[in-house]
Amino acid sequence: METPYILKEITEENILVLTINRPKALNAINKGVMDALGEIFSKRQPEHIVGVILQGSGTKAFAAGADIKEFADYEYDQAKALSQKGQRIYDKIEQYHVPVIALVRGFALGGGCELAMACHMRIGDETATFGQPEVKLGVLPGYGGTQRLTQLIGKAKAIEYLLTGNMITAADAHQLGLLNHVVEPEAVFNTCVSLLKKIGRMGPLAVETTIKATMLGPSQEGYDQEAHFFGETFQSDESTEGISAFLEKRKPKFR
Ligand code: DAK
Repeated sequence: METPYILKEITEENILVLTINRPKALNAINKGVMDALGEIFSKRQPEHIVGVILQGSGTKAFAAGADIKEFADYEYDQAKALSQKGQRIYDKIEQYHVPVIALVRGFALGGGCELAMACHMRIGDETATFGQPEVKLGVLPGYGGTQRLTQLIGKAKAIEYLLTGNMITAADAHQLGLLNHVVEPEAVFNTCVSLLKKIGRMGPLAVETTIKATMLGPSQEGYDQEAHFFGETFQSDESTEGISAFLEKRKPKFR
């Protein structure tokens, strides 16, 4: 049987754990990994799944970039198509209906950094190292990196990192808001699980619509979607249960 590009496992807390499975290539994102991501994030998870943890295999890298060996001889049309495909798939992750946390150990570079940034949160240990070194290869980030790095850390710092290709240490990433938390290596997984378990106790529709509106970023569409989703949640049994539970001084039961 062919080795899968992404390993899947479901924990007892109903969390889907996805592991990019190319340890010898530092989990570089080749066509197989990208297609597997596309397939997974095109489908909704069953209702009992509360969230997703996305990680790299081993401890050396989350993902050390797009697979450089695959696109060495690309020309304009192929390169543009590859970039658009990657952008579409990463957008699906960003707009996914349940929270997706990137668990970052080691390198998250280039397309790997862009993948981590497409996730809703990032948790790592002190080995987590981010960077967009594309400029050193004579290209620029093609999977949304110029946009998401700017949204996450601000234009001034983003342009510095994008133009120098400098690595971002875990401490700096935390300070810049790129990493939500930096914890001890043995606590990284459980920190992700605790966050997802907590979110899993909230109303699924409220969680989904909060992700969708927030991830649109500050824009008129973001405001419009927020108002639309706000209306939708008031039509749902979920808000009836949440508000009744508050008034009756009990815990809501959403799932
Ligand atoms: N692609 C392919 N293989 C990679 C890789 C990558 N991005 N990164 C590492 N590997 C492979 C290495 O080639 C090596 O394989 P073997 O030689 O053993 O077969 C293996 O992983 C272990 O790597 P090292 O021996 O280099 O390990 P070190 O600990 O010494 O160094 C490192 C770790 C992360 C500092 C180093 O591997 C490194 O600098 N890697 C490359 C980082 C990088 O530049 N990533 C790519 C960023 S650019 C597009 C055009 C461009 C892009 C996207 C789209 N279109 C055409 C639309 C660019 C995207 C990027 O991600």
